[in-house]
Amino acid sequence: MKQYLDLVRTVFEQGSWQTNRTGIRTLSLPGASMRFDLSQGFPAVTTKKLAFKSAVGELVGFLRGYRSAAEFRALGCKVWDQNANENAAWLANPYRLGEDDLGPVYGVQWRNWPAFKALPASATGQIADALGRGYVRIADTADGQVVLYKAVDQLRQCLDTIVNNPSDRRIIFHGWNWAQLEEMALPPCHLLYQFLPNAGTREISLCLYIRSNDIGLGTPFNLTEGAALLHLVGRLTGFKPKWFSYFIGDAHIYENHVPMLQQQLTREPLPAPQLLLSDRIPDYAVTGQYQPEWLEKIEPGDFSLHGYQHHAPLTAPMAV
Ligand code: UFP
Repeated sequence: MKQYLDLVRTVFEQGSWQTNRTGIRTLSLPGASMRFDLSQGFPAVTTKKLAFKSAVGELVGFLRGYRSAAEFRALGCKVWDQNANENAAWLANPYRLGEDDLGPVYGVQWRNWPAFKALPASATGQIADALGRGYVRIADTADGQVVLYKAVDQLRQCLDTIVNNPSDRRIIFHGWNWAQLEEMALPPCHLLYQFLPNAGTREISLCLYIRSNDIGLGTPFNLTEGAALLHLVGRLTGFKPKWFSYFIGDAHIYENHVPMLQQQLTREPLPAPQLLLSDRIPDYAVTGQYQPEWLEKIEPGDFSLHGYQHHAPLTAPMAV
Protein backbone atom coordinates (compact mmCIF):
# COMPACT_ATOMS: atom_id res chain seq x y z
CA MET A 1 0.00 0.00 0.00
CA LYS A 2 2.79 2.37 -0.82
CA GLN A 3 0.38 3.95 -3.30
CA TYR A 4 -1.89 5.05 -0.47
CA LEU A 5 0.98 6.77 1.33
CA ASP A 6 2.04 8.37 -1.96
CA LEU A 7 -1.49 9.73 -2.32
CA VAL A 8 -1.42 11.12 1.23
CA ARG A 9 1.96 12.74 0.54
CA THR A 10 0.76 14.23 -2.75
CA VAL A 11 -2.28 15.80 -1.12
CA PHE A 12 -0.12 17.24 1.68
CA GLU A 13 2.26 18.68 -0.92
CA GLN A 14 -0.13 19.87 -3.61
CA GLY A 15 -3.52 20.25 -1.94
CA SER A 16 -5.04 23.56 -0.96
CA TRP A 17 -7.18 24.39 2.05
CA GLN A 18 -10.89 24.55 1.32
CA THR A 19 -14.14 24.85 3.22
CA ASN A 20 -17.13 22.51 2.84
CA ARG A 21 -20.57 21.75 4.29
CA THR A 22 -19.18 19.84 7.32
CA GLY A 23 -17.46 22.90 8.83
CA ILE A 24 -14.14 21.01 9.04
CA ARG A 25 -11.62 22.33 6.53
CA THR A 26 -9.90 20.03 4.08
CA LEU A 27 -6.66 19.98 2.17
CA SER A 28 -8.08 19.14 -1.24
CA LEU A 29 -6.63 18.06 -4.55
CA PRO A 30 -8.80 17.89 -7.69
CA GLY A 31 -8.11 14.53 -9.30
CA ALA A 32 -6.01 11.57 -8.12
CA SER A 33 -5.74 7.90 -9.02
CA MET A 34 -4.23 4.60 -7.94
CA ARG A 35 -4.04 1.23 -9.68
CA PHE A 36 -3.60 -2.10 -7.92
CA ASP A 37 -2.70 -5.50 -9.35
CA LEU A 38 -4.98 -7.75 -7.32
CA SER A 39 -3.08 -10.84 -8.44
CA GLN A 40 -0.26 -9.51 -6.23
CA GLY A 41 -2.36 -9.01 -3.11
CA PHE A 42 -5.24 -7.14 -1.57
CA PRO A 43 -5.09 -3.32 -1.17
CA ALA A 44 -5.53 -3.26 2.61
CA VAL A 45 -4.00 -0.28 4.41
CA THR A 46 -1.14 -1.56 6.61
CA THR A 47 0.04 1.65 8.30
CA LYS A 48 -2.95 1.37 10.65
CA LYS A 49 -5.51 -1.34 11.35
CA LEU A 50 -8.18 -1.62 8.65
CA ALA A 51 -11.80 -1.97 9.81
CA PHE A 52 -12.17 -4.93 7.45
CA LYS A 53 -15.32 -6.45 8.98
CA SER A 54 -17.12 -3.16 8.90
CA ALA A 55 -16.14 -2.52 5.27
CA VAL A 56 -17.27 -5.91 4.00
CA GLY A 57 -20.43 -5.58 6.11
CA GLU A 58 -21.21 -2.35 4.30
CA LEU A 59 -20.54 -3.97 0.91
CA VAL A 60 -22.91 -6.83 1.73
CA GLY A 61 -25.59 -4.29 2.72
CA PHE A 62 -25.17 -2.56 -0.65
CA LEU A 63 -25.47 -5.90 -2.46
CA ARG A 64 -28.80 -6.42 -0.70
CA GLY A 65 -30.07 -2.94 -1.51
CA TYR A 66 -30.33 -1.85 2.14
CA ARG A 67 -31.46 1.67 3.02
CA SER A 68 -31.42 1.68 6.82
CA ALA A 69 -28.54 2.15 9.26
CA ALA A 70 -30.10 -0.58 11.43
CA GLU A 71 -29.72 -3.09 8.60
CA PHE A 72 -26.07 -2.10 8.18
CA ARG A 73 -25.51 -2.41 11.96
CA ALA A 74 -26.91 -5.94 11.84
CA LEU A 75 -24.12 -6.73 9.33
CA GLY A 76 -21.44 -5.33 11.68
CA CYS A 77 -21.15 -1.91 10.04
CA LYS A 78 -21.84 1.21 12.10
CA VAL A 79 -20.56 3.83 9.67
CA TRP A 80 -24.07 4.92 8.64
CA ASP A 81 -25.36 5.69 12.15
CA GLN A 82 -24.23 9.30 12.22
CA ASN A 83 -25.38 10.10 8.69
CA ALA A 84 -28.80 8.59 9.43
CA ASN A 85 -29.42 10.15 12.83
CA GLU A 86 -27.05 13.08 13.45
CA ASN A 87 -26.82 14.99 10.19
CA ALA A 88 -29.00 18.09 10.72
CA ALA A 89 -29.77 18.56 7.02
CA TRP A 90 -30.95 14.96 6.72
CA LEU A 91 -32.97 15.11 9.95
CA ALA A 92 -34.95 18.00 8.45
CA ASN A 93 -35.36 16.30 5.05
CA PRO A 94 -39.01 15.54 4.17
CA TYR A 95 -38.00 12.27 2.48
CA ARG A 96 -36.46 10.80 5.66
CA LEU A 97 -38.66 7.91 6.82
CA GLY A 98 -37.63 8.09 10.48
CA GLU A 99 -34.98 6.63 12.78
CA ASP A 100 -32.08 5.01 10.90
CA ASP A 101 -33.50 5.69 7.44
CA LEU A 102 -30.90 6.66 4.82
CA GLY A 103 -33.07 7.03 1.77
CA PRO A 104 -32.38 5.24 -1.51
CA VAL A 105 -28.58 5.19 -1.11
CA TYR A 106 -26.05 3.09 -2.97
CA GLY A 107 -27.55 -0.40 -2.90
CA VAL A 108 -31.02 0.77 -3.88
CA GLN A 109 -29.53 2.28 -7.02
CA TRP A 110 -27.28 -0.74 -7.66
CA ARG A 111 -30.09 -3.27 -7.45
CA ASN A 112 -33.33 -1.32 -8.00
CA TRP A 113 -32.61 1.75 -10.12
CA PRO A 114 -36.05 3.20 -10.94
CA ALA A 115 -36.26 3.59 -14.73
CA PHE A 116 -39.12 5.32 -16.51
CA LYS A 117 -40.12 5.73 -20.14
CA ALA A 118 -42.75 8.08 -21.53
CA LEU A 119 -43.81 7.02 -25.03
CA PRO A 120 -46.54 8.36 -27.34
CA ALA A 121 -49.63 6.12 -27.04
CA SER A 122 -49.53 5.77 -30.83
CA ALA A 123 -46.05 4.15 -30.70
CA THR A 124 -47.46 0.67 -30.19
CA GLY A 125 -44.31 -1.08 -31.41
CA GLN A 126 -42.14 0.79 -28.90
CA ILE A 127 -44.60 0.12 -26.09
CA ALA A 128 -44.64 -3.59 -26.92
CA ASP A 129 -40.82 -3.61 -26.93
CA ALA A 130 -40.70 -1.90 -23.53
CA LEU A 131 -43.21 -4.36 -22.08
CA GLY A 132 -41.05 -7.17 -23.45
CA ARG A 133 -38.09 -5.68 -21.58
CA GLY A 134 -39.89 -5.91 -18.28
CA TYR A 135 -41.38 -2.42 -18.10
CA VAL A 136 -44.84 -2.10 -16.57
CA ARG A 137 -47.39 0.41 -17.87
CA ILE A 138 -48.12 2.68 -14.92
CA ALA A 139 -50.03 5.62 -16.41
CA ASP A 140 -51.71 7.02 -19.51
CA THR A 141 -51.46 10.80 -19.45
CA ALA A 142 -54.08 13.25 -20.68
CA ASP A 143 -51.72 14.43 -23.42
CA GLY A 144 -51.40 10.99 -24.97
CA GLN A 145 -48.28 9.60 -23.31
CA VAL A 146 -47.87 6.13 -21.89
CA VAL A 147 -45.60 6.01 -18.82
CA LEU A 148 -43.75 2.76 -18.17
CA TYR A 149 -41.60 1.75 -15.22
CA LYS A 150 -39.16 -0.93 -14.18
CA ALA A 151 -36.61 -1.37 -11.40
CA VAL A 152 -33.26 -2.12 -13.03
CA ASP A 153 -30.90 -4.50 -11.26
CA GLN A 154 -27.79 -2.88 -12.67
CA LEU A 155 -25.36 -5.13 -10.86
CA ARG A 156 -27.08 -8.33 -11.95
CA GLN A 157 -27.08 -7.05 -15.53
CA CYS A 158 -23.32 -6.46 -15.26
CA LEU A 159 -22.79 -10.06 -14.17
CA ASP A 160 -25.02 -11.38 -16.94
CA THR A 161 -23.01 -9.44 -19.51
CA ILE A 162 -19.65 -10.55 -18.08
CA VAL A 163 -20.80 -14.16 -18.50
CA ASN A 164 -22.55 -13.82 -21.87
CA ASN A 165 -20.58 -11.12 -23.66
CA PRO A 166 -17.26 -10.48 -21.92
CA SER A 167 -15.87 -8.35 -24.77
CA ASP A 168 -18.56 -5.73 -24.08
CA ARG A 169 -17.14 -2.32 -23.10
CA ARG A 170 -20.39 -1.12 -21.55
CA ILE A 171 -20.43 -3.14 -18.33
CA ILE A 172 -21.28 -0.30 -15.99
CA PHE A 173 -23.36 0.39 -12.95
CA HIS A 174 -24.00 3.88 -11.62
CA GLY A 175 -25.18 5.41 -8.38
CA TRP A 176 -25.84 9.02 -9.39
CA ASN A 177 -29.58 9.19 -9.94
CA TRP A 178 -30.65 12.83 -10.30
CA ALA A 179 -34.28 12.01 -9.58
CA GLN A 180 -33.40 10.67 -6.14
CA LEU A 181 -30.35 12.65 -4.97
CA GLU A 182 -32.43 14.84 -2.66
CA GLU A 183 -34.02 11.75 -1.10
CA MET A 184 -30.68 10.41 0.20
CA ALA A 185 -28.86 11.01 3.49
CA LEU A 186 -25.68 11.28 1.39
CA PRO A 187 -25.44 11.47 -2.39
CA PRO A 188 -23.15 8.65 -3.53
CA CYS A 189 -19.39 9.17 -3.27
CA HIS A 190 -18.32 5.99 -5.09
CA LEU A 191 -20.63 6.22 -8.00
CA LEU A 192 -19.38 4.76 -11.26
CA TYR A 193 -18.23 1.17 -11.58
CA GLN A 194 -17.01 -0.40 -14.82
CA PHE A 195 -16.02 -4.05 -15.12
CA LEU A 196 -13.49 -4.99 -17.79
CA PRO A 197 -13.30 -8.73 -18.38
CA ASN A 198 -10.62 -10.20 -20.63
CA ALA A 199 -12.08 -13.24 -22.36
CA GLY A 200 -8.62 -14.41 -23.43
CA THR A 201 -6.79 -14.36 -20.11
CA ARG A 202 -9.98 -14.91 -18.07
CA GLU A 203 -8.98 -11.93 -15.93
CA ILE A 204 -11.35 -9.18 -14.85
CA SER A 205 -10.57 -5.60 -13.87
CA LEU A 206 -12.57 -2.79 -12.30
CA CYS A 207 -12.45 0.96 -12.81
CA LEU A 208 -14.11 2.87 -9.99
CA TYR A 209 -14.80 6.60 -9.90
CA ILE A 210 -15.29 8.34 -6.54
CA ARG A 211 -16.45 11.94 -6.76
CA SER A 212 -15.39 12.88 -3.20
CA ASN A 213 -13.05 10.86 -1.01
CA ASP A 214 -12.01 11.34 2.61
CA ILE A 215 -8.45 10.03 2.37
CA GLY A 216 -8.01 9.44 6.09
CA LEU A 217 -11.13 7.36 6.71
CA GLY A 218 -12.98 6.83 3.43
CA THR A 219 -10.22 5.70 1.07
CA PRO A 220 -9.07 2.60 3.02
CA PHE A 221 -12.71 1.57 3.35
CA ASN A 222 -13.60 2.19 -0.30
CA LEU A 223 -10.48 0.38 -1.56
CA THR A 224 -11.46 -2.65 0.49
CA GLU A 225 -15.03 -2.65 -0.78
CA GLY A 226 -14.13 -2.20 -4.43
CA ALA A 227 -11.48 -4.90 -4.39
CA ALA A 228 -13.72 -7.29 -2.42
CA LEU A 229 -16.53 -6.68 -4.92
CA LEU A 230 -14.21 -7.50 -7.82
CA HIS A 231 -13.17 -10.75 -6.11
CA LEU A 232 -16.81 -11.71 -5.63
CA VAL A 233 -17.84 -10.82 -9.17
CA GLY A 234 -14.83 -12.73 -10.51
CA ARG A 235 -15.77 -15.83 -8.51
CA LEU A 236 -19.39 -15.76 -9.70
CA THR A 237 -18.49 -15.21 -13.36
CA GLY A 238 -15.32 -17.31 -13.69
CA PHE A 239 -12.69 -14.56 -13.98
CA LYS A 240 -9.57 -13.88 -11.90
CA PRO A 241 -9.37 -10.38 -10.36
CA LYS A 242 -6.59 -8.35 -11.99
CA TRP A 243 -6.46 -4.54 -12.13
CA PHE A 244 -8.36 -2.35 -9.72
CA SER A 245 -8.14 1.26 -10.93
CA TYR A 246 -9.37 3.85 -8.49
CA PHE A 247 -10.11 7.41 -9.61
CA ILE A 248 -10.91 10.25 -7.21
CA GLY A 249 -12.52 13.60 -8.06
CA ASP A 250 -12.12 15.66 -4.86
CA ALA A 251 -9.31 13.95 -2.93
CA HIS A 252 -9.21 15.50 0.53
CA ILE A 253 -7.68 15.30 3.98
CA TYR A 254 -9.76 16.71 6.84
CA GLU A 255 -7.89 19.06 9.13
CA ASN A 256 -8.54 16.84 12.16
CA HIS A 257 -7.08 13.81 10.33
CA VAL A 258 -3.70 15.46 9.71
CA PRO A 259 -1.93 14.01 12.80
CA MET A 260 -3.20 10.48 12.02
CA LEU A 261 -1.96 10.67 8.42
CA GLN A 262 1.35 12.27 9.38
CA GLN A 263 1.92 9.41 11.76
CA GLN A 264 1.13 6.91 9.01
CA LEU A 265 3.74 8.56 6.79
CA THR A 266 6.40 7.71 9.40
CA ARG A 267 5.45 4.02 9.22
CA GLU A 268 6.81 1.50 6.71
CA PRO A 269 4.06 -0.24 4.67
CA LEU A 270 3.89 -4.01 5.27
CA PRO A 271 3.35 -6.75 2.65
CA ALA A 272 -0.12 -6.96 1.15
CA PRO A 273 -2.42 -9.70 2.51
CA GLN A 274 -4.57 -12.03 0.40
CA LEU A 275 -8.34 -11.92 0.26
CA LEU A 276 -10.01 -15.27 0.89
CA LEU A 277 -13.57 -15.87 -0.27
CA SER A 278 -15.34 -18.70 1.49
CA ASP A 279 -15.48 -22.02 -0.39
CA ARG A 280 -19.25 -21.98 -0.15
CA ILE A 281 -19.34 -19.21 -2.79
CA PRO A 282 -19.50 -21.24 -6.01
CA ASP A 283 -16.66 -20.70 -8.47
CA TYR A 284 -18.18 -20.48 -11.94
CA ALA A 285 -14.84 -21.45 -13.47
CA VAL A 286 -15.09 -24.78 -11.58
CA THR A 287 -18.82 -25.53 -11.54
CA GLY A 288 -19.76 -24.09 -14.94
CA GLN A 289 -23.05 -23.10 -13.32
CA TYR A 290 -23.96 -19.43 -13.21
CA GLN A 291 -25.36 -18.62 -9.75
CA PRO A 292 -25.76 -14.84 -9.47
CA GLU A 293 -28.17 -15.22 -6.55
CA TRP A 294 -25.06 -15.35 -4.37
CA LEU A 295 -24.97 -11.57 -4.73
CA GLU A 296 -27.75 -11.57 -2.14
CA LYS A 297 -26.82 -14.71 -0.21
CA ILE A 298 -23.26 -13.67 0.61
CA GLU A 299 -22.52 -12.84 4.27
CA PRO A 300 -19.76 -10.59 5.66
CA GLY A 301 -18.09 -13.70 7.14
CA ASP A 302 -17.55 -15.07 3.62
CA PHE A 303 -14.72 -12.53 3.21
CA SER A 304 -11.50 -12.83 5.21
CA LEU A 305 -7.96 -11.52 5.00
CA HIS A 306 -5.08 -13.97 5.08
CA GLY A 307 -1.69 -12.79 6.31
CA TYR A 308 -2.81 -9.29 7.23
CA GLN A 309 0.01 -7.49 9.04
CA HIS A 310 -0.55 -3.93 10.18
CA HIS A 311 0.79 -1.20 12.42
CA ALA A 312 -1.02 -0.09 15.60
CA PRO A 313 -4.62 1.15 15.20
CA LEU A 314 -5.21 4.88 14.69
CA THR A 315 -8.53 6.69 14.80
CA ALA A 316 -9.93 10.09 13.92
CA PRO A 317 -13.47 11.52 13.95
CA MET A 318 -15.62 11.24 10.83
CA ALA A 319 -16.91 14.54 9.41
CA VAL A 320 -20.70 14.36 9.09
N1 UFP B 1 -17.02 9.58 1.92
C1 UFP B 1 -16.01 8.77 1.42
N2 UFP B 1 -16.35 7.54 0.98
C2 UFP B 1 -17.62 7.05 1.04
C3 UFP B 1 -18.64 7.89 1.54
C4 UFP B 1 -18.29 9.13 1.98
O1 UFP B 1 -14.85 9.15 1.36
O2 UFP B 1 -17.87 5.90 0.64
F1 UFP B 1 -19.90 7.45 1.57
C5 UFP B 1 -16.68 10.94 2.39
C6 UFP B 1 -16.24 11.91 1.33
C7 UFP B 1 -16.63 13.24 1.93
C8 UFP B 1 -17.92 12.93 2.65
O3 UFP B 1 -15.66 13.63 2.90
O4 UFP B 1 -17.85 11.53 2.97
C9 UFP B 1 -19.12 13.17 1.78
O5 UFP B 1 -19.38 14.55 1.75
P1 UFP B 1 -19.84 15.33 0.44
O6 UFP B 1 -21.14 14.70 0.01
O7 UFP B 1 -20.00 16.74 0.90
O8 UFP B 1 -18.75 15.15 -0.59
